[in-house]
Amino acid sequence: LQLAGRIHTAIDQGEFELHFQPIYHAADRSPAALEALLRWPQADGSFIAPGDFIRLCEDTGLIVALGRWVIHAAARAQRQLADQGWGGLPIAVNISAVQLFNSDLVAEFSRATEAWDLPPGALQLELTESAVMRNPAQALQTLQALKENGIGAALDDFGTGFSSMSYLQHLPLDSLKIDRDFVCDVERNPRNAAICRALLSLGHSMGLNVIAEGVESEGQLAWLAAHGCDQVQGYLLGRPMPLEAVRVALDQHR
Ligand code: G
Ligand code: G
Ligand code: MN
Ligand code: NA
Repeated sequence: LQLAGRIHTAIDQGEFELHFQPIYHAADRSPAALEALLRWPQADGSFIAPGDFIRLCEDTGLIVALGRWVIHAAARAQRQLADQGWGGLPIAVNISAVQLFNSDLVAEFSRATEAWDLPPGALQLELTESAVMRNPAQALQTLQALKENGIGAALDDFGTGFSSMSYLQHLPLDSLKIDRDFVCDVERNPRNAAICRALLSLGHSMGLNVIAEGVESEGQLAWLAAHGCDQVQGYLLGRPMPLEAVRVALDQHR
């Protein structure tokens, strides 16, 4: 409860920050998109990671206000990138189940892109498989409304949940993100390789863009590129970083 109070104050006082991790095309390592990741800087210079407060925000409902801040901060960052010549890369925002089912996401995203004079596709969302499966019918409805408004969606942590294929097939998604548990050691571990092959095949058979997360080595990247993975993200190519550092990293790809 004490922490919840601090989070409430932190939202009001604008203490949160967004960091951005680049996502690259696997084939040529050109920039494809960015994922926005929440950070809470502390007075001593450290950061509290979202893993340590998102759950509490979901349980208390604070996630709706915090999520709104994230969506607007991502749009503001996108405006700055566009003004610096990097406007073509969608920024993906993580959305928790509570936001998916308790806020008007179409309105939130539209308000943010309109406020910063951006096309609707400038922002995308990432939903976990488990969030979607909490209420597949409502998730479907929301995803359809988002799509009609030009807002793309990725299914995050793919492979760790229990999506029924019959539901997946009907969800209007743009991308699947293979969870980093399966990407780890993929070039050496036959079990992970089998899972990645299956997820790539499943994603491509549904016409989706497949993104591998947690790519930490050249060996993993080579395996993924050779097996037709579309996009990659991970410490090998770039950690989550402040916007100014992202711009410097992107400029190296011109
Ligand atoms: O950045 P890091 O690896 O610490 O993120 C840990 C978890 O927190 C990830 O699962 C990520 O999806 C989640 N997360 C990061 N930023 C946000 C956010 O803005 N909203 C929500 N709901 N989850 C986030
Ligand atoms: O659940 P989600 O996929 O949103 O989580 C993203 C989290 O994964 C971010 O917090 C980010 O810090 C972390 N991450 C990104 N790249 C790597 C990586 O190469 N290795 C590991 N271990 N974590 C990563
Ligand atoms: Mn994510
Ligand atoms: Na993920």
